[in-house]
Amino acid sequence: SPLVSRAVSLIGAPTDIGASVRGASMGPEALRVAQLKERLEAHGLDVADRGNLTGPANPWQPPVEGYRHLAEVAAWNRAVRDAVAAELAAERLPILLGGDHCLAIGSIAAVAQHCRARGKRLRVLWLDAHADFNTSAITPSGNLHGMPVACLCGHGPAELLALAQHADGAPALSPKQIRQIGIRSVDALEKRFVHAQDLDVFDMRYIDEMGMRHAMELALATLDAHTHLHVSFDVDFLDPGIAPGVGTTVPGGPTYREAQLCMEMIADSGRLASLDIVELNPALDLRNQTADLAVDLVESLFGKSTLMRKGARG
Ligand code: B3U
Ligand code: MN
Ligand code: MN
Repeated sequence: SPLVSRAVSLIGAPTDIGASVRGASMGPEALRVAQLKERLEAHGLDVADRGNLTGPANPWQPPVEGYRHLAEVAAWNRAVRDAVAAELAAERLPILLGGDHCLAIGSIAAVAQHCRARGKRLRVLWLDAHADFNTSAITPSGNLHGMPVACLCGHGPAELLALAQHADGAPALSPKQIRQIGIRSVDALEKRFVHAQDLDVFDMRYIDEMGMRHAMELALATLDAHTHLHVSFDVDFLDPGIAPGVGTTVPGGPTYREAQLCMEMIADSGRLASLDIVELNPALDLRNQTADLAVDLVESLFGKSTLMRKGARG
């Protein structure tokens, strides 16, 4: 039987503390306006909206020693980690409504700790235009939403490593557990670090040449009945032509059809157990179309399909 819990919990984290463009703080409300809860309920899910977490305001300061707003980012991530951990402990599937992508540090830290305690394997699918693998030494911006994957793999400031790592000090994640999909903007030094750490990246060139189907078959390969699948969905993964409501658009992303197939293949795996929806920026959106699209895709992620599925994969 699939791991997919039919009980899900929405956790809002209204902050743009890790970003350079303001407005991702309005993401949770835009997803509610787009009827995320109601649309998931229509598919038979038990959906609890836990409301919004609170945390420090955005002080809008320049970076200090390579990090912007480090103390505030840590505070938000501690709140996210604890809220996600509580839902996992209650056997519910947490959906983090960001907020910018720095919040995935807390979300995935909770997931990694949960998996270790339960003896589950963890696979993280990182859907994004960006690799989010910067460190203070190589970041062009100091923005922590460009660093969550590095932090989760043990490369980051002590404040964030302390909240993300396991009790024995091991990093929350090994690069081997991560598959990145849709990548098309990686900074010059970040590129070398991605290579050195051997991150598994299905970039847009790979998707152009091999197709989304093949990329997802490989990204979802070797899952087993004990695998917890976490999806970290940065909405800037999508082509800006269909998803303008994000802070850092990068041309040449997945089309509507490619994105749907990506979500449907994840649904077919039957292993989805936690989700982040991040970087939605209603200040840059057009009539909430990007939020509507994100909700549409999340419905597919939870098994909405055009027809009854015969012999689903897996
Ligand atoms: N890689 C750049 C830009 C960036 C990363 N993530 C987003 N933008 N959303 C940086 O600032 O680290
Ligand atoms: Mn991101
Ligand atoms: Mn991104």
